[in-house]
Amino acid sequence: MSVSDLPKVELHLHHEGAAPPEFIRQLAFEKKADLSRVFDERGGYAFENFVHFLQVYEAATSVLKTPEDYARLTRAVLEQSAANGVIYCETFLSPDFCGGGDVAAWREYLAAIQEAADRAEAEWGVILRGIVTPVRHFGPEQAKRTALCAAETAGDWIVGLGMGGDEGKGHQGDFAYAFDMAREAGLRLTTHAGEFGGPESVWEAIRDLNVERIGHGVRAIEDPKLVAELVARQITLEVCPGSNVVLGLYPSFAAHPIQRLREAGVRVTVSTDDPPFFHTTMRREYDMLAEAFGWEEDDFRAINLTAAEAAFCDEDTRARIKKKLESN
Ligand code: MCF
Ligand code: ZN
Repeated sequence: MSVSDLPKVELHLHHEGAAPPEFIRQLAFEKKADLSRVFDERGGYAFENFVHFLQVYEAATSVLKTPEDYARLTRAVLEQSAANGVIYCETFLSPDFCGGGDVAAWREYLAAIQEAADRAEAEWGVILRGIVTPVRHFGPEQAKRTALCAAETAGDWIVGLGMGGDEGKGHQGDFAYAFDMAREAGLRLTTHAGEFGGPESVWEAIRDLNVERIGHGVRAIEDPKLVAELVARQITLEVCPGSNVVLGLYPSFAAHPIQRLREAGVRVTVSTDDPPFFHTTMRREYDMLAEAFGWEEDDFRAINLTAAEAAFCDEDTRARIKKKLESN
């Protein structure tokens, strides 16, 4: 068996960021939108750096207008997940893109997404759960509206709050009100940190938002005290090596700190982030990690178990995931 055939748990995927380019092109065609600046000459997503990536992401997302569009997107995304052996996935969804932060509108988008996810689970066996996502560069006031949408729809399906976006804007602590609101509603917490923000943003995420997982977090490796803190607090990192390489944090998989973090005792997991943007898939991430670090089946099984333990789902769902991991 090749390691890429193993069943997988993916904790860090952005819903629109997982849209195949041909899906976005089809919607642009139907809606007569000009997205020529989103794509390169070979038809892939085109961007030059991190901030440009965020802009292209939002431009591509602009053709996703209705709940029905999101239902179609969900099906396209989960078809890819299933083809990659993913059995459980947590996806970042933003009410900012789904109804502009209005709770009633957000409920309609969510209903359409959940219905599509239920069908995909019945057909392909892949389980999806949602993490509501304030977009950091939209600011703390918008984040409060987003967190209210999260709190109002918290439950078995919306399981967490997790901020993404431009780490260069403000501080994690500026968003404490939104995170407190989500925590009080019973949601589990994660935030993007330690990507472009460096170790200090990871300290802020722990200290000011009290999150239990961190999106990326890999630049913690630059601060041994922080690595020790992550180990002591048993914080799980949602590591996306291919994303970090394409966005220029590291020159190659071999230079990526995931191996050193793991050896230090940090709980690491593997995800794709925005797979078509970064020309990757879960299968490819596994193959590249096996090649770079000599990881074998047992290493990936251990990583998937860590991911199952850190998943924000209810205990029945966690038991189902573990059973699938063990029996395949
Ligand atoms: O993880 C990558 C890079 N780092 C930070 N943010 C994002 C990444 N992919 C998407 N995002 C953000 C982006 O601002 O998440 C939002 C996008 O608008 C979508 S969440 C449904
Ligand atoms: Zn991300």
